[in-house]
Amino acid sequence: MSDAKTMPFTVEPLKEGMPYGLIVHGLRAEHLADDAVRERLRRYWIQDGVVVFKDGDCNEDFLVELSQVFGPLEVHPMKETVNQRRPELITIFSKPGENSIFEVEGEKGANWLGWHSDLTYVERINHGGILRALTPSKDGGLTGFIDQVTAYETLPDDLKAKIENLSVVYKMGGFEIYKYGYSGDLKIVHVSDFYRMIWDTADRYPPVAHPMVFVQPETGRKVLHISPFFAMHVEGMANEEGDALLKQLCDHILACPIYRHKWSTDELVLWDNWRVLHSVTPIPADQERIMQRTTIKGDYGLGRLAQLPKAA
Ligand SMILES: O=C(O)CCC(=O)C(=O)O
Ligand SMILES: [Fe+2]
Repeated sequence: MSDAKTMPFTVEPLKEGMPYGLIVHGLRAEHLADDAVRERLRRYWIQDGVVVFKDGDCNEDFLVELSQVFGPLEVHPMKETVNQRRPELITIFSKPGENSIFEVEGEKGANWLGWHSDLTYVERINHGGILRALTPSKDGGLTGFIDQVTAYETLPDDLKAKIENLSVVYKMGGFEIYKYGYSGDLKIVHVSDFYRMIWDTADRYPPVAHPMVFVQPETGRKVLHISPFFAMHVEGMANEEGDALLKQLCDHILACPIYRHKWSTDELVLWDNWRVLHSVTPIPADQERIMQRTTIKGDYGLGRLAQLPKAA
């Protein structure tokens, strides 16, 4: 990439043929003192959606300092996951014997997560995050990403027109309430005490609505802004027609190009949570996996409280 020549790192596309994403090689803490570097990294984040950092610094301090390039950090509202020593970090654990077990898309394993954007179940969705693997699992536990700018661009025109002013209602809850964000059936084989405790906090989070289409302010590009996981129904269409529409849109999203990141301990992955979905493949139940993540604050300003339909 020609404009990377003046930078103290090198850049390459995330993957051959991927319409989004970059790999930055060799970024180190001292580089962050340069405003031009910070500006360039922010541009990649917005333009490219996912940025993998390799062959550079990779430790807890750097995770926090790099995250702060993109905005102030926030303490995750799900306080059960917050690191007590450093509240700007959350830790995501898979530990043999303490996991939830799922069977989905032909695989069985621990702590799978369907396609989602973080915090869609509250009004103010964080703008992004950076993940790091403290202990990658030997198998499984790949973090997947799907670009929702591509998802919007590849929608048929009649569908684009249909959804222009529609919103989706989201709700935090146990995974048994989620119908979208995976293909086929989801079997919940075992719910761990930790998941049960988290799912039992669902009442803390009233239902919210977010528009299906969001315009990225810096670029004017439209984003198919749907988080299949956490989605309940199309606002004002909690009926068969609305459910069929939401399924059609989620199927379209899941058919878009997927990048799946296989973790090692010396890499960081940044994403724009307002335009990229993520997911986690099942982890073999006998393998440990420990991840650390920051939450980059922001408010796109379009989330609001909503209603669930009254039970019949
Ligand atoms: O464990 C992962 O790879 C990602 C988990 C996740 O969804 C998140 O950190 O927001
Ligand atoms: Fe997430």
